Amino acid sequence: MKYEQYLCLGMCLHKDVAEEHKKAKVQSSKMERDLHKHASMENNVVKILTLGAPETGKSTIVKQIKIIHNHGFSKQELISFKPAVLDNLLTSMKTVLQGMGTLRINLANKQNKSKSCSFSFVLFPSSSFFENMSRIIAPNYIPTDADVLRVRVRTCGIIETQFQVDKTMFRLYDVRGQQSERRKWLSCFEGIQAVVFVVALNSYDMTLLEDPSVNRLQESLELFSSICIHTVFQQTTMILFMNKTDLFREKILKSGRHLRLYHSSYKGADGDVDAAAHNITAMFSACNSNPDRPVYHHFTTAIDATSVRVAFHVVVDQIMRGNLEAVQLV
Ligand SMILES: Nc1nc2c(ncn2[C@@H]2O[C@H](COP(=O)(O)OP(=O)(O)OP(=O)(O)O)[C@@H](O)[C@H]2O)c(=O)[nH]1
Ligand SMILES: [Mg+2]
Repeated sequence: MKYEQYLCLGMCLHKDVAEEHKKAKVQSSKMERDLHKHASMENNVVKILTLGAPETGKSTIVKQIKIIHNHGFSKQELISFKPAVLDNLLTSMKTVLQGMGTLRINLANKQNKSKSCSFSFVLFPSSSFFENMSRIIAPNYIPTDADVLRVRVRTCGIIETQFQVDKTMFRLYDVRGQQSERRKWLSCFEGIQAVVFVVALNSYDMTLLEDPSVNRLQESLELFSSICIHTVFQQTTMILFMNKTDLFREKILKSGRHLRLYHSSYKGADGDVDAAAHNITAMFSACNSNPDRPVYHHFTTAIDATSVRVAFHVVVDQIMRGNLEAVQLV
């Protein structure tokens, strides 16, 4: 090859390299801009962690919020709950039949058939699936929003739900409440602005499935105490959702299982639903020893849209106010 040809090749290569270099620079500054944009968007997302003991209603509250603020469930999502609804129905049927066998109630008797239905409500108070059996077992059955809210599915892993209220983006993290799952919560702790701690008010006379010697409400109290003193949550807005008020009301008014029989500190009248609910709430509020961080509370029925909408509207306000105060302190 002649010298001139080498020179020409060299110049061409140099031009190519310079071109590549320019392209890489443009790409890298675009990536940097995207990262900055993403980081500032992330900083503007209000992160809320729902915590609480198992079966208190954490996922039901998150489902309600998805229905209210995030266009609800698509047809495909509704269909995905079908196996769980059928499974809940079968489990409750099995338990009712076993219970009736133990109590020697003969199902051949027509009157006893209706008894089995009300028996199912005692065992599965949140389940209306028994009553809706013919609708549910129809081949073209698609679960409704109400079915999705009532179905019992233990949460696996961490479920994220993102939604916008006015100009603010919120991200909700839903985790399983079982003891063995709690260490996983640690990974979501960073940058959490608020903890919504869910309490099942009606659990005052119930024991844990995994340990029948432990009272559910007591366990919930200990969990809330440990969260209140956790260093990660010192600046976090604490919000109690005193949930399952519908089942609590039923129990206090009709079951004869008075609160004073389980909590000697209760001095109110039997059948006084408000006094009983406030007594339990006061036990939880007393877990907070940080005077600079108030603990807000709301009474909720997670399967009722209005109840969650009203409570969550106030929660958004409380979080925004907390953020504003934090900014003013800086
Ligand atoms: N009647 C009634 N049922 C409720 C209420 N809140 C939740 N439930 C029912 O209680 C059951 C358990 O609710 P979940 O939301 O799955 O409970 P969770 O706290 O997410 O449970 P884990 O994921 O196991 O920790 C479901 O069948 C819900 O429909 C309520 O306020 N009233
Ligand atoms: Mg759950």
